[in-house]
Formats: sequence, C-alpha cells, structure tokens
Amino acid sequence: MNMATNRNWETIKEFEDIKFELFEGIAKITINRPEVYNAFRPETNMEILKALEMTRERQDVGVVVITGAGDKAFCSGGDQNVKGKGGYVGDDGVPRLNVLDIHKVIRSLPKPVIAMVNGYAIGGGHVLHVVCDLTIASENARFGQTGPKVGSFDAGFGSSYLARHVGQKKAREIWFLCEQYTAKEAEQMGMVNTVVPLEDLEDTTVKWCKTIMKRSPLAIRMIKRGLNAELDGQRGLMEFAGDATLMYYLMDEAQEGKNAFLEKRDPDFQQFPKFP
Ligand code: S0N
Repeated sequence: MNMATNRNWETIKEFEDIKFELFEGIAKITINRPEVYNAFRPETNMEILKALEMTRERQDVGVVVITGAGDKAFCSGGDQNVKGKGGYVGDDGVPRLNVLDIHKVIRSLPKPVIAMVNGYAIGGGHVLHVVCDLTIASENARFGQTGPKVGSFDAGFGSSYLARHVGQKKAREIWFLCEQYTAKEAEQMGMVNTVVPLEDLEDTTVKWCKTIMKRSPLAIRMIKRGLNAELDGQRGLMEFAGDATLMYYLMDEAQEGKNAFLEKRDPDFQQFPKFP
C-alpha cells in the first residue's frame, strides 16, 4: 500500500539524497534513499540542513514536513556502510556527526516541523522524529532506538527530549532494551500525535498543516519557543528573547528610540503606556 501522493508537489531545489518540494505553503523534505531504508550519510544531512535553511527564509513556507521515500521506512538513522572510526565519513573523508546540527535547526526553526512517519523510525531516524514538533505516523510505522546494540548513542535531545515525551522510565527502557514499538504503542506512550492508515498519511498531514497555517504564525512561533526554552536552558531563553526583541522592534516605542537618534533629539518614551 502506498501513501497517496496525488498532490502537485513543486520541486523547490534538486538534491541528490533528498527531495525538497512545496505544496500550498507546506515544504516537504523526503529522505530519498529507500535502498538503505532512508539511512542518512553526511551528505544527506548537509542537504537537509540546506533545505531547512531555505524554509526559514521563504515567506511562502508555513510548515515543514519531514518524511522518507517509499512505504518501508521513515529513516533508519546513520548509514552503517559509511560508519568509520570517528563517526560517519562522507565523500570528503571527514568524519562528522552533522546530524546534531539538524536537531538544533529543527528546534530553532520559527515554523512547525512535522515528522510524517511512513515506516521504520529507528536509531537516528527515531531521534529525528523525536526532535520534530509533531509526529503523524502510519499504522505500519515502527519505532525504536538501536544505539547500544550497534555501537552508538544519542545522549542529547534523543534522550532528554524523548524523556519529556514518554517519561524517564520509558525513555530508559527504549534505550536500554533497544526493542521496537508499534505506532499505536508509540502513540500511547505520548511520542506520536496520531496514527492513521498509510494511504491516509499524507492527506492527514496536509490537513494538520493547513489547520496550523490558519493560526497566527507569531503565536505559534512563541509557543514553540516557550516549550523549547523549558528544556534548552540559556540557548532556549536566548531564542525566546530574540523573538521578544523582534516584536519590540515592531512597536512604536522602539521606533521612537531609533527616530530620536537619527533626528538628534531626546527620545520621548513617556508617550507610551506603562502596562500593569
Ligand atoms: C530498520 C530495520 C529494523 C529494518 O529491518 P528489516 O525490515 O529486517 O530490513 P533490513 O533487511 O534490515 O534492511 C533493508 C535494507 O536496508 C538496509 N539498511 C537498513 N538500515 C540501514 C542503515 N542504518 N544503514 C545502512 N543500511 C541500512 C539493510 O542493510 C538492507 O539492505 P540490503 O537489502 O541491501 O541488505 C533494520 O534495517 C535496522 O535495524 N537497521 C539499522 C538501524 C540502525 O541501527 N541504525 C543506526 C543507529 N545509529 C544511528 O542512527 C546513530 C546516528 C545518530 O543519529 C547519532 C545521533 C546523535 C549522536 C550520535 C549519533 C551517532 O552517530 O552515533
């Protein structure tokens, strides 16, 4: 059974390992390596990073969806074929773990990011859905970590943020046992928002995106920042504060400071209300 893909997705930019498409305000990043169950190599992650950066800048993007090609896997994590000493090694011979940059960018992106999980979300692929803002899964999806079984681990968001979803005991079980969980089990644990038949996965995701895009983008942005700040410490507060500054700059009170400077006069801040 395939996902319904009857929409006219327009290619934003051609890449080698990913598809990057747009449909009515929804940017879709599809990891396109089905022969390795959409495992990522350093080049894949560099492409995802470039695509995410473009979604940040583009005014015609309201929501970002991340998924995998085919009906077997969302993402099976790091490509074991290119794992060498020191990490995953790209064509340039440099070992790097640039997947953590993706986690940071997804959390920083001032737009919602939805994981559309169409099959296995395993290892680094599981972490990828965990760091997204929402997860919509098909009934055939399977979730799990493999790190302690295959010689890796993610003690960053892949552990701490996971524990915020499922609780400390379950997070430890997921990592210590390295078992797989059905989509329904993942939903019951609180790490998946909804589960639908595979043929309805894209329709449901597009419907959720369209509902989100009817809401105030600035309000959504501030909610994401606030929820992140709770876990992200000083960095989270910095991003929350950055958006507060953005809003302040939009106010007449901030404009008055700048205008007074340019007009070489004292600013008149007393004209502005002092809210209780
Ligand atoms: C997904 C699984 C469970 C599917 O099992 P199934 O149905 O039995 O299919 P297979 O025959 O196993 O797989 C089908 C084909 O796909 C290839 N393949 C699958 N996964 C990978 C992969 N990760 N790399 C390369 N190839 C893969 C199979 O080889 C097979 O190909 P053919 O048909 O040609 O034989 C099952 O496949 C599975 O368990 N896969 C491995 C999952 C895994 O262990 N992934 C790596 C986990 N580690 C990471 O992801 C770490 C990376 C990371 O994100 C990270 C993050 C933060 C900090 C550190 C790290 C870090 O790098 O350590």
